[in-house]
Amino acid sequence: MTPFCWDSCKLAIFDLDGVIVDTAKYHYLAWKELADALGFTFTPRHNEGLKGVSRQRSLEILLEVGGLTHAFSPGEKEKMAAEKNARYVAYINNLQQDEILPGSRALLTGLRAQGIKTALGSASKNARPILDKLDITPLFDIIIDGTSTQKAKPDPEVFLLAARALSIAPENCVVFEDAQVGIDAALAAGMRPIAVGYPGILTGADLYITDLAQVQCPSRLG
Ligand code: B16
Ligand code: MG
Repeated sequence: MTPFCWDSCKLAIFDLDGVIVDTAKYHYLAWKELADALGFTFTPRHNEGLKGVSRQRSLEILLEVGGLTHAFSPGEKEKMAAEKNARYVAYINNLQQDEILPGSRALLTGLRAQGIKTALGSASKNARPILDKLDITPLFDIIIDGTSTQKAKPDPEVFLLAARALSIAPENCVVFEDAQVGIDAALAAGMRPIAVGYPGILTGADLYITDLAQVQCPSRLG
């Protein structure tokens, strides 16, 4: 268990894909199927650059990998992004409750029991059905996702909207993130980023953990 200082924390904001639930693998499979159809190889290493990135920007990165940056019209790209999403949604429809990542449910429950608010701060437009499938929607005081934001991470909008909705100052917020763009967004918001991942791959975080089960819940508030 990693010692964790909850002093001054009033709001814990959680990224979804890769922090709360293991859906990053389905994003990868759906993008890979699109790359296969376009005739190039898309590896898990390439996929690292898509984590936390919006759907449209992810497509641009994928096409760069395939050397197809200028090959398609905006309308064709929109269709490709929609196809990828349909593949992803098909995977999500089969999501099992045990695909929630270790420690997620216990930490959310424990924080709320101690009076610390919880928020979702995700780029995904599929966040709500995923939370519903996992039966954890009521564990969040506020949900900010890709349907409620204009600007993608690393812009701080997603996290600032969550803090503002609950009238909590950014310096009283911690953000759990598995993507570099998310850590950068937390820093830009003036919040404390905790990386779910390894230093060397991710930089700029206050603390590095492998999953939320490593986070010690506050036992009492001073
Ligand atoms: P969607 P997060 C992000 O979610 C994913 O990490 C990223 O891979 C995905 O492209 C993005 O959501 C948009 O997702 O296509 O479902 O709208 O990590 O910010 O929770
Ligand atoms: Mg993520």
